[in-house]
Amino acid sequence: MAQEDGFYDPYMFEYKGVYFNCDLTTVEYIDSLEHFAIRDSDVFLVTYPKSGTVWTQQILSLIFNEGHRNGTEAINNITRVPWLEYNIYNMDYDNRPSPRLFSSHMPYYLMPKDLRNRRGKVIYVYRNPKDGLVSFYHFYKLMVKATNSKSWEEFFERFLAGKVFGGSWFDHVRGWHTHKDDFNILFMTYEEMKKDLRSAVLKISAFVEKELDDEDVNTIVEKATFENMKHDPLANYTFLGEDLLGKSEGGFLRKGTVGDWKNLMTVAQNERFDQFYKDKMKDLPIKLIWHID
Ligand code: PPS
Repeated sequence: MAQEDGFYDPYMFEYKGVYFNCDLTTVEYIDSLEHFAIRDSDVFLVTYPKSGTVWTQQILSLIFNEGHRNGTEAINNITRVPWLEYNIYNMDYDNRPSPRLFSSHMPYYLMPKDLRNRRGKVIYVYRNPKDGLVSFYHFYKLMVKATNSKSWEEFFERFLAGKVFGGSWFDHVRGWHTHKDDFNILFMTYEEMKKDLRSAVLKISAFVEKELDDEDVNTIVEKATFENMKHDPLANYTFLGEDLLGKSEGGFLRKGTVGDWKNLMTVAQNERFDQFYKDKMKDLPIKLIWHID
C-alpha cells in the first residue's frame, strides 16, 4: 500500500513495483504465474488500465467464437477472455480448451516465463495517457472499493506517481516496448482502433491467424462499436455488479473518444503532464495520437 507518501489506498497492495486489487488476488498467486504453463495457441491481451481492454476483449472473443458472432451463445467477455491475475470466477485455467484467451494488466516482468520465451501470443494495446488518466479518474469514482480521495487534482498527481491499480502508465508502456523482443507481440493503439476499426480487426485476426470472411468481419466491426457495446450486456461490464462498480448503469463504457482530456485538464496541468511525459518517455520511439479532428 502506498501509505507513506500521501497516496494511501486500503484497497490495493504493492508488489514488485505495481499495485493490485486486494480483494481479487494475492502475492502468492501472482508469484505462481511465473510457472503458468503456456500453450503455443494462447493469446494474451495486455494493457495498462483504461486503454481499451474491454473493447479488445470483445473483438478477440468475436474473432474466435462463432457463437458470440451469431448470438447463439450468451457468455460474457470476462468469461471468454478472463483476467490472468484476477481469476474472479475461479476458473480452471489449466484445463480450458485451446485456444485460450486471457487479459492482463501486468508489467512484462510478471508474465509467465514461457510467454517471455516467445511462446503464445501477446496483443499489447496502449492509449494516449491523457485520455487514459481521465478515463481512470471517472472509473475510480465508480469503483466502490478504491481510495475515497477522488478529487480530480489529487487523482492527477496520483496517476503521475503511478499509485493506482496497474502502477505507472509510463513504466508499463516503456517496459513492454523495450522488452518487445522477448515476446511474440503485436502492438495496437486505442486511437488506431478508433480511427479505423475494420483495419484493426483485420490486423488482429491476421496476427492470431484466424481466417474470417467479409461477413464475419462486418459482424465483428458492428458488434464492437462503442454504441453497440454500451448496450450489450455481455460486453458492457454491468455483469460485474454493484459490489464492484456501484450503480454504474453502463458507465464503464463512458464516452469512448479521443481527446476528452481537454475537457478536464487545466492549462497548467497539461503543461506539467507534457513535461513529465518528455522526461519519462523522450527516448522511446512511440508516437501517440492526442486528439482526432
Ligand atoms: S479496464 O478497466 O482497464 O478494463 O478499462 P478498459 O476497457 O481498458 O478501458 C475503458 C475505456 O475504453 C472505452 N471503450 C471503448 N472506446 C471506444 N469504442 C469501444 N467499443 C469501447 N469499449 C470500451 C471505455 O469507454 C473507456 O474509455 P472512456 O474514455 O472512459 O470512455
